[in-house]
Order: sequence, then C-alpha cells, then structure tokens
Amino acid sequence: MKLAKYETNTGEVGVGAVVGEQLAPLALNDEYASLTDILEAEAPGQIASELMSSGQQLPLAGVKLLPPIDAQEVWAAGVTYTRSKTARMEESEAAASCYDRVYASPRPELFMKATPHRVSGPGQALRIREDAEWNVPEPELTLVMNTRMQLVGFTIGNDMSSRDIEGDNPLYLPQAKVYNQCAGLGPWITLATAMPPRNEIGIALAIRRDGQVVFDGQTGIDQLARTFEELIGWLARDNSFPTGVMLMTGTGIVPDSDFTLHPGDLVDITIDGIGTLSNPIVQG
Ligand code: DO4
Ligand code: MG
Repeated sequence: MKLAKYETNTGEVGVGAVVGEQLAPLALNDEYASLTDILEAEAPGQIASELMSSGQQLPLAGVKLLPPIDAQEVWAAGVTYTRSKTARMEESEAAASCYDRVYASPRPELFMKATPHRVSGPGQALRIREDAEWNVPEPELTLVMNTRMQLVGFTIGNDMSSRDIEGDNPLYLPQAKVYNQCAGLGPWITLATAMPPRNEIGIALAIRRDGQVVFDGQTGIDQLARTFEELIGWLARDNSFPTGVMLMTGTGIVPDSDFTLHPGDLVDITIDGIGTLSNPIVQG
C-alpha cells in the first residue's frame, strides 16, 4: 500500500491510499489522526485499509500532494556507494582520505539533512543556494521509521547538495546540505510490506533543461554498501525520535564534475516500488 498526504481545495490536509491513478481518502479519527499515527500502528496497512471505508476515490492528477512527512526529522547517510566515494574524493583533495575511510569504516557518515519546513513535496520547487555555483540533486531511497525505529516504509529523497561548498572544506557540509528547500520527499510512502525485494530496487535520475535530458543515470540498492538495518542501528544509537524519523540512504548517481544544475531544470527521480518524484529547481 502507498500512503500520500494531500491538500483539498479548501485547504484541509488529508491522508489517502494511492490505488493506481486514484487516491482513496482515509477517514481519519481520534486514534489515527495523521500519517504519523498510521505509521505508528502495529500493522499500518491494515489500519489504512480499515480507514478506506467510504469507497470514495479522487483522480490523483487532480489532487495536490504534499510531502509525506509530519514532524519527523530527516537524516541522511553519505558515501554509501563507491560512486559517491570517488566523486567526493575528486571534489576535495584535502578531504579525500576522510571519504575513503568513512566508506570502509564500521561507523557510517550520518548527518541531519532537514526539518519538515525545509522539505519540498512532489512538484514543489527545490532550491540552489544563492552562494553556490556547483550543485547537484542526489537521488536516494529514503527509509521511514516509526518511534520504535521499525522500518515501516520507503519514499524517494532528493538530497540537494552544493558541491563547491562541500568540496572547499568538509566542515562546511551542513551549509552545503541544509538550507531552505534543500530536501525533496515523495510522492508518497510505500509501506515496507509492498516493496520489491531489496536487490531488485532500481533508482533512476533524469534532469531536463528546456525539454531536453541533460543528464540521466541509474543505480540500484544492490550497489548500496550498507544494509538498511546497519544504518538504522547507527542512527538509533543514543538518539530518540519522538515522532519517527526518515533516513536518506546516500546517492549512487553523481553527474560528471562539469555538470551543475540550473534554475528551471526539472529533476525526476524514479525508484522501483515507489514511483517518480519530480521537482523544478529554483535559485534566488
Ligand atoms: O559527505 C558528503 C555527503 C555524502 C552524501 O550525501 C551521499 O553520499 O549521498
Ligand atoms: Mg546524499
């Protein structure tokens, strides 16, 4: 089952199940009043099915989808694919050994990526920093955990990154990664029970400029150097998440070093079992 957050034309926020090209609104109640409440249930899919009682369906194309997040923090893992490791080592000679070491170390790179107000949903703009000149999207399978750190679902993440800022000095990483509209999430959450086997999950990135594809690339979760459980285990060490947490799992697709995003580009990330997250890019 796929669960989306949407806004009606009267401004009310709802949760719905995506069924093909339709959205079935859920009848939320005091016990299950939000997407977070459903993700917190022992069997989220069963609860969502029970809340689909009315049988009403809306065409998905006519619904405004919101990012599938309530109050969760968004974290990210880095240097979890060899492509990311080599790209970072090219970007920063001074920090090359940091990236090489973290790829092979038991402890992964984990960083706080976004709070909900910095997140853009499907169709909403993602931002290039005003003070950055070399920018890329990072297409990342994103794990959705409840407060018990159970992996309950998956969504698509875009870890927008300013490579010139990050490459200048690794201590600038938070500025390269965390700013207004720095993270894309959506278009919905596919519950863990509905995902394909892990080694069959493909990830594709396409960047369009004036209607032409200017970059495309593919990878797959079979290339991810760490298990989901390992990443979740490290994130949970001495850390609690009172409303659950999302974790981007790192990028395995990095455009060549002469590529940078432009304002007006359209970024499409497609992940098997979920769908496609599309966002236009803005700057200024
Ligand atoms: O260390 C820099 C960030 C790495 C990252 O975001 C990634 O590998 O996806
Ligand atoms: Mg990343």
